[in-house]
Amino acid sequence: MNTINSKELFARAQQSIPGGVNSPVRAFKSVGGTPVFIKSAKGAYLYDADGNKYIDYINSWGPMILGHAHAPVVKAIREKALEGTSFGAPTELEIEIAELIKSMTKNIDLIRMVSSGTEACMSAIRLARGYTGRNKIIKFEGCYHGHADSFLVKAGSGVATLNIQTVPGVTAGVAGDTLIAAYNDLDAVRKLISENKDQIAAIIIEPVAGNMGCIIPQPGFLQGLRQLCDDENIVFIFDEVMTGFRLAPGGAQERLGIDADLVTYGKVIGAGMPVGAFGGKHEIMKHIAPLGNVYQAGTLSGNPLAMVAGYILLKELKDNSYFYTELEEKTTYLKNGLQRVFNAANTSVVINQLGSMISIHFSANPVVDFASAAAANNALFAKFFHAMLGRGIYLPPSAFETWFASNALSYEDLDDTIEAAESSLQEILN
Ligand code: KE4
Repeated sequence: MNTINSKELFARAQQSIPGGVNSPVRAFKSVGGTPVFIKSAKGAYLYDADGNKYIDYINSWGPMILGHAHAPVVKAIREKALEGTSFGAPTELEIEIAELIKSMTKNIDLIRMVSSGTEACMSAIRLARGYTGRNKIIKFEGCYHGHADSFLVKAGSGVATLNIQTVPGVTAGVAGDTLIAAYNDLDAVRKLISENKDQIAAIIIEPVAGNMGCIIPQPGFLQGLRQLCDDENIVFIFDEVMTGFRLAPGGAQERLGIDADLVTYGKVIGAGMPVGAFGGKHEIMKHIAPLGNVYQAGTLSGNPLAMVAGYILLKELKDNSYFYTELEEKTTYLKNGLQRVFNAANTSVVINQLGSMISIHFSANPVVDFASAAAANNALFAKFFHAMLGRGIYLPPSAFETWFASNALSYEDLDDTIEAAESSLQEILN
């Protein structure tokens, strides 16, 4: 593939933007090579600065669940922009999307809009600390909740991709209040709770992890955390920035049948516009300013263009929930095809999938937490990534990311992906 324009753009970008990118995972650091600069996208496809076409399995890291430039969303943004782009004052649209989200989910009495998943998770932690009067939180190694200081301890996604062990600028005081357990290790959580009795404000988790590849909660794990939070008066926070409105209309709470106390959202909720949100039971949310004294704010929170984009997409997902079945069937078809191809190549690979979240790990052992994801042959993943990219398949540029399927994918796209995997393996294994 000719990518001369991307190479020139990357060289130019690095003169003005740190690392040439506005978010580190885009820089291809762990897979090597030059990031592809995208010019446009439509449906299941990306088109780069050199006119190359790719079948997209990132979908902007989740938002494009119905495909890129989804016509009803684009139309709504266009029309709303003519009425003004931001007011800094309340609007009816914010009520409508809040009511829509409450109708699709559970345990959400009140919800506050913000402009990113980081803001949502950061605010939820502050709220849990303000509500309980406690300082410590428990997060899980390899989970990523955005780049707020409290979360940059053994985090996944770009922090794992870049192998950053401790993030400079995060003070010992802040990091000291973040306790870490391995995903799927309930005993480790019990131990942390007993060692920090009555000091833990919240347990925050990706109910299905997507930032170390797709890591699935083992039976009893989330239920055990729920019980521990009930017993110890700890706020149970589901970070559904990825899983929200992706695994089901009601997200992981619905799909897995577990109740959270606070839930954070992002990605799909904004249909590609900058939106995050956090919500939960009135008992807790009533502490958020201006109701209570846990301060949280944002100039562009509830921005009309972002709200109308999110509203149109969420309404379509709510009214056509068969999408979720279709999407899961397509992802399962992809998994089965890839498994067949990997088996035929006698390559040890673990494919984790839940709903439309899927990841491959070149490992002979189950991948159930960050340690087992990190122990996989990620150098081989990097070769596979580039072999697929050269065949027009755009995977996340890191083994520590989940792939996202969109319902714009056709079965022909899936077959093309499986065929590309077959020839990619022949290339990299011989
Ligand atoms: P943002 O601040 O990037 O909108 O959301 C942070 C966040 C919070 N929680 C979860 C579960 C997330 O996956 C994310 C962000 N996801 C990464 C991709 N794994 C965003 C991509 C990037 O950093 O550029």
